[in-house]
Amino acid sequence: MAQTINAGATPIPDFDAIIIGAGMSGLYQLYRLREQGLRIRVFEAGTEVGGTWYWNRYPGARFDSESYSYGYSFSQELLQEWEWSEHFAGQPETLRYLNHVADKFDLRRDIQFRSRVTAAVYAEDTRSWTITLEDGAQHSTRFLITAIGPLSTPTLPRIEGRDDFKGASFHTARWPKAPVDFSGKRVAVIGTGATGVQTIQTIAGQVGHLTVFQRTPNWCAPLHNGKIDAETQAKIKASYPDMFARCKETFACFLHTPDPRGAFEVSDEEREAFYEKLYAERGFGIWQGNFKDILIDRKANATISEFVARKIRQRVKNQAVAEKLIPRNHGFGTRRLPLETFYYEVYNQDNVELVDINETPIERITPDGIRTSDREYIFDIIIYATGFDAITGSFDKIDFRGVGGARLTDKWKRGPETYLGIMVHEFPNMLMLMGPHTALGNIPRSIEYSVDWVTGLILFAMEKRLTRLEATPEGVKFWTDHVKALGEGLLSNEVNSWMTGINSNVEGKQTRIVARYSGSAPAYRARCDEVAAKGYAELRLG
Ligand code: NA7
Repeated sequence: MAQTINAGATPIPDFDAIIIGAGMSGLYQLYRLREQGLRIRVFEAGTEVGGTWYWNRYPGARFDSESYSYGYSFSQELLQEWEWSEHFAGQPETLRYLNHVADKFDLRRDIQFRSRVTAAVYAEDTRSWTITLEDGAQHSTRFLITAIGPLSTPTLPRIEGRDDFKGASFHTARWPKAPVDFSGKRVAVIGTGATGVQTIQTIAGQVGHLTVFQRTPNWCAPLHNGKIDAETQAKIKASYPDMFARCKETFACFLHTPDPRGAFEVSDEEREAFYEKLYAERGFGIWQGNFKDILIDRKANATISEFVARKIRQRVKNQAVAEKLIPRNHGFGTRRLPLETFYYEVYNQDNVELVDINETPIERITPDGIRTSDREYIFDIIIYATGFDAITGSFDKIDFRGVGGARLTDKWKRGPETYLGIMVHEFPNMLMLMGPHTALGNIPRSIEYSVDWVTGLILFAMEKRLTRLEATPEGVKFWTDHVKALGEGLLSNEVNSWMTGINSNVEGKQTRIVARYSGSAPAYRARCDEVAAKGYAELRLG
């Protein structure tokens, strides 16, 4: 069915839809819209497909979701032919997988690589968007779909002297393609989030000496990764329908479901035994499959925090170091839980040192290393595992202009305002995948839902010969208030993290905002389904 979305509005834009980004969202969106015969172009800054899995090549980068719950579910053939080698696949395997998807569905022919979008401007007279690339090239489109990722704009610390360092330095999300040789090297890692933890535990055995600069310790739990044998592989393939049905029912689309009991509805012994069981199990069970109240009730949360603190003390020999690794300013699971493989044991190695930069702050980067208030450390390599300008950061990088030149950055000055996390008032025909205020969780599951919803909306527009779709101010207010209300009472919203929009390295990102939808994924989908079932009547359609 080749047709074009143009109900009399002229001139006809170059494309029916432009998608920014060829990561997991962009690839699937391209597949779905091209299936309908639309003229689509994807613009991607990288040289290949993969998004997050293209950029984050740092040592030890891997899933914390079970591999088989993370892959796309839309193609039975793909599910049956692809074999994940481990329960939690490493980045090279995931990148191979996404390249396989691009090959299998012949996606590359509609993707323009090395093409960073710098601006996107809406024109009312043509009801179309014009995007500008870094090299000045421009392309117009009826629909603009952002698939730019919630964690894709890396941020470096604002430490004086960063450019003076004579050795090699890398941000984990801009890791070089060629392998980095750590043998005999003196290496620094700044940052101990999920990325820092994976990096540290992977390179500790390869470096000459490793110094970890920690500002805030995070609660971590064992990943318990393992190879998938042939028998398990067959079982996984046979159980895909059940598995995806389960992911559809759980709070955040993971395989793990919260225990229906509260932490104090069981005896102390039972609670301890339950925590031991969760600590010994694979993946996010200890976070997503724990007692139902640990993320909302301070006392319930304290029980699991104390349990994990005990584990840290048992695993780290030097008790002064163990105490530094135990978080004090937030409870277990109230930030994104890093999963680890012998992370704590790294600190028992003679060649590893932990520097608490609250005690001895970093004063500057020097040509030879890092100077704290205490001394200068000499390094060959500095690794910045300092995270991202999350959720809205990638939107801030593109000059989005809506009706009458309205700037998205102005509109979102006090935090994002969206309709279903997908649309913005005064930004007609712009549709966001995994933007602010959407359910994230086990992200490919959320991606598939959102892409299908956006596809449904575009098909509706085609069928009704509509060329202008816009969220109303009332719709945006309702959704934004709803998302804020959902965040109330959650311990995670009282903590500084990327999930609450905090980034100490970005001007103006020191105040907590509600950037994520924190209700259940089933509730999110129910709301979006209802909007579609009612013919998108809540939108301004033209
Ligand atoms: P995170 O989770 O934001 O972690 C960044 C880490 O870097 C964290 O420990 C920060 O300490 C630290 N950091 C940031 N800036 C500085 C400065 N200026 N000085 C010292 N330390 C600093 O990012 P990740 O990449 O680990 O993970 C992001 C998500 O990607 C993760 O949740 C997964 O979903 C995938 P802080 O805690 O701010 O004190």
